[in-house]
Amino acid sequence: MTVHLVNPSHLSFGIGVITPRWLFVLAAATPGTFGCPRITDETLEAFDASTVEPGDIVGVGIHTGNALRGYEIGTEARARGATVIFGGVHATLYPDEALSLGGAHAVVKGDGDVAWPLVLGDVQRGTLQSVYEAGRVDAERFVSARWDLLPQGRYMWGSVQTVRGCPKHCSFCSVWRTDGQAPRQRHTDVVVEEILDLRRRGFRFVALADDNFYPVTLADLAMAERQRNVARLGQLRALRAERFELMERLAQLPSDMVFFTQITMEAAEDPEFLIAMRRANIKGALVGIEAVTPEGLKDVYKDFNDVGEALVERLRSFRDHGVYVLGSFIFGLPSDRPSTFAATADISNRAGLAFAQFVMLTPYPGTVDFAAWEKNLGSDAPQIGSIPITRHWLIPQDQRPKVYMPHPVMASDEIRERTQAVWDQFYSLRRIWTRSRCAPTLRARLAFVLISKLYRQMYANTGIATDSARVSRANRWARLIARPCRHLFTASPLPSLEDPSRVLGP
Ligand code: B12
Ligand code: SF4
Repeated sequence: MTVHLVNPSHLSFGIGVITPRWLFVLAAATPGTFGCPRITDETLEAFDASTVEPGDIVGVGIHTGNALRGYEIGTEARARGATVIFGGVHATLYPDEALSLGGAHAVVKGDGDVAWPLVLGDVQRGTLQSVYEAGRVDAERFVSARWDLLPQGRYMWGSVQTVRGCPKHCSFCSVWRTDGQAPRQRHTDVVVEEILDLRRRGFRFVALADDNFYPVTLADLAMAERQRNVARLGQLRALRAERFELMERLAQLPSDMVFFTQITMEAAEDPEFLIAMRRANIKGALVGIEAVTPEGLKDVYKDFNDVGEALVERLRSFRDHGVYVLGSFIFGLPSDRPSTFAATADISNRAGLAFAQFVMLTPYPGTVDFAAWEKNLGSDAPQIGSIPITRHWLIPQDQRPKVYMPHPVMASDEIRERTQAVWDQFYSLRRIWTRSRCAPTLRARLAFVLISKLYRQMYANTGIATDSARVSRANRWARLIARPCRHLFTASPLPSLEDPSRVLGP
């Protein structure tokens, strides 16, 4: 009997940018008595269903975008006699769908770290339930990934999670609803051990797969103080102290290591934090800027962000401290007008961003926006085939419309064209080359140009274009660029690397 773990994807590039962490976490959570799990990441190559034997167990992890492919895999595996288990954010939100359309025998809702071995045990005992409420496990019970199972030479970046959950409540995001608003922060030792493991294997770039690397703001601390809430204040201070402890440990790792994370722009209020990030080699951060107008921020419940010149200053502050920002903007907010595109392009060029993404407001399940959109359409939702667009992920890939939120004054096509134009100007070769000045050497500048182009091909053209010729051209390009990019990101393995804090220890 073999345990298979499959990360579904309709597109395979041969090379992956970031390791899909869940595969290696669930592999680690698989008890040794079940043997070594067979891992397939379809962003590298398609799943070979002929490897599934009757009696095998197939675990499929899905988010909304790859749910349909996941259902194809589950159905095929079940037909071959396997027991099929689904998990991941989409299965957590729609367990019945995986059971009825994905061939699932069971669905795990929430974190798999603790539930997975129990489910496997239930399969063996013949006591499998159809739905497991696994919930949110405490940070101490997060399982470290089994990086020994990584296929050789296929990924550019490793991924290690340091904190899960986010205290904010943005309208377009499901994280605070599925992963909760209480930050669950992993202990420094286990995070560092995983990073060391990756560096020993030749990974020097690591994505900190966090929802929000700055979970405690100065305003949170001030509020707890004002309320004289001693317990909360103590909790917040401890979380904050642990962040600094982690960054201090990262600073001691080999100096060729580079980290990237996701963070709110509030961190720019705190130079001490930014200095610690820089020392820790956290050189890049995705910052959710979303909108450049106060009305836009109100639309997405993100009024803790700045606008105008204060925004430019905040973002520049990251760069001034050596943290390069991937700014994330959303177009299609109810308050957006044609002039918003130019205003956004202007800010994106002046704020010292290294990269930017311009996404169109999309109703993702589990978000406030999705609930309002679904309710608004009611039973009148337009259909493709017999599928309402409120279940757009079930529409076959080649007929699937790009689903965006309806806008009060602009048509989706207009928003799409204007969005594409902002991508085009931001990623013109001239602008990329100018931005690449942030890289210290010619090799690094070249890497910057390549990754800019790769990013643009992977996200802009495939994400927004509806024109299939443009999408397949983008895919071909992405494949071509991916290979040389990988070489730029990896280093010689350091198999005997030890934890510097232990070597230097007291
Ligand atoms: C890091 C990250 C990325 C990275 C890396 C992705 C990668 N290769 O791993 C990047 C930046 C590339 C990325 C891109 C995108 N992402 Co993202 N990402 C994340 C983030 C922050 C962490 C994911 C992670 O590694 N978690 C750690 C692992 C261990 O947790 P996990 O995957 O949830 O798995 C656990 C459980 O879900 C469960 N589980 C998972 N699978 C299975 C399977 C079985 C059988 C079982 C039993 C259990 C189980 O057990 C695991 C261990 O507890 C999540 C937010 C989050 N909190 O999950 C968003 C998130 C997954 N991303 C999201 C989105 C929307 C995207 C993009 C579409 C964004 C965009 N506009 O381009 C793209 C899509 C890329 C793609 N095609 O896959 C959404 C998905 C929403 C949805 N309903 O699908 C999330 C939830 C964030 C959000 N804002 O809501 N992402
Ligand atoms: S700050 Fe980021 S992770 Fe947190 S709720 Fe908003 S979008 Fe989601």
